[in-house]
Amino acid sequence: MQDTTHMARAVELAARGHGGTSPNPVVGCVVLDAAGQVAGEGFHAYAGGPHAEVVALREAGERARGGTAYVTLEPCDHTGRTGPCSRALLDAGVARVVIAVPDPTPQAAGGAARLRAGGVAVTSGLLAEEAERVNAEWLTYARLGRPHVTWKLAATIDGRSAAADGTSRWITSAEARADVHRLRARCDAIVAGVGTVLADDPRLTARPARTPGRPLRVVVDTDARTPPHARVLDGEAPTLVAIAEDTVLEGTGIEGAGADLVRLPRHDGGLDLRALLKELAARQVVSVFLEGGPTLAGSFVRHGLVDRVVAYVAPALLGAGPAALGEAGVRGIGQAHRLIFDEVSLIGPDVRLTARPATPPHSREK
Ligand code: AOF
Ligand code: ZN
Repeated sequence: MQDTTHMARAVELAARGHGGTSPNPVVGCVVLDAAGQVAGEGFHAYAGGPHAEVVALREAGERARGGTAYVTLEPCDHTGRTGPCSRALLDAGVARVVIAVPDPTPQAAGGAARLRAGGVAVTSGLLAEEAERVNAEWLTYARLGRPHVTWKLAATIDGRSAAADGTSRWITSAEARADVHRLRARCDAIVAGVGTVLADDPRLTARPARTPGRPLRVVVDTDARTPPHARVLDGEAPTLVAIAEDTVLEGTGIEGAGADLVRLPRHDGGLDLRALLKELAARQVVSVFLEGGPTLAGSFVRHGLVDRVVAYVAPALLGAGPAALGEAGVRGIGQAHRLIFDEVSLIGPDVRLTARPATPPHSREK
């Protein structure tokens, strides 16, 4: 019971790192003294900065001796940008370590074993689900070698993202749009299809931006149709335009327009999205925010590459007009992409739904 309370606090602390730690995880830690009183708290705030355990141990000082540490991720056992946390916990004289989720990376794993060998009582798995959820982006990146993908949509109650004449400004409220900017700023890359660039000329920036040069703007543009004067090429943030291996650039004006170009294999009438995600992972993109349009979102869903859905639903009805999601490979109801709701909240007059696939990535990726 007490254990659960302290681990829940560690998860809460971990969440404070959201948006700041990439390409590192968010981690929280609570240290108790031998009498069971909270002596120190910490979280990982930025890549290269002190790990959560070190922050909490520093605050606890001598009081950590004989105490307990609660950590949302297995303490690291490697010397990276900072020294091993397993060592720091041993040196501090902590008697018991409670872990939520094991570290999946070969470089850092082994902290639990090192602690046990040093005589520390170690348990693992407490509030694992909560700790997985708070660190979902990084765990996906670490386990699968590809970024975590959040698909964002805005629609009416009847699931339409534009009216019959194509007008779509503004379906959701100013509050919802501000919320989108907040979520964008937490991601490493914002991905959109060229159809959206041509239709809406979005800037795809996060205002206010969190880190210079982030989020990276990515346009999925098989045939290099992005106009050289599109706002995504305004230089306010770096932009990557993904085109097909055999796309002829002559006459498109995209070369020298300020974007980085990457050539990817074609797949299913578009680009190979797994290859795109692999390319992004190589650029240390841990989390992707997928926005617009329905065709690209449909391809991501069809290939099982959407890890979270954030839907802003406006209290309005259209009755006609394009759907928020395009063809997603579903024929019969039995093939529906089933999700689990994680959160429902009111954002101004709109509702924000957060959901994740009911099946794990290995059984859904195609
Ligand atoms: C963190 N923060 O609180 C914990 C981490 O680049 P380094 O040297 O800081 O090491 C990063 C790795 O350390 C990270 O990928 C993860 O496996 C492990 N634990 N990392 O950034 C933390 N506890
Ligand atoms: Zn560490």
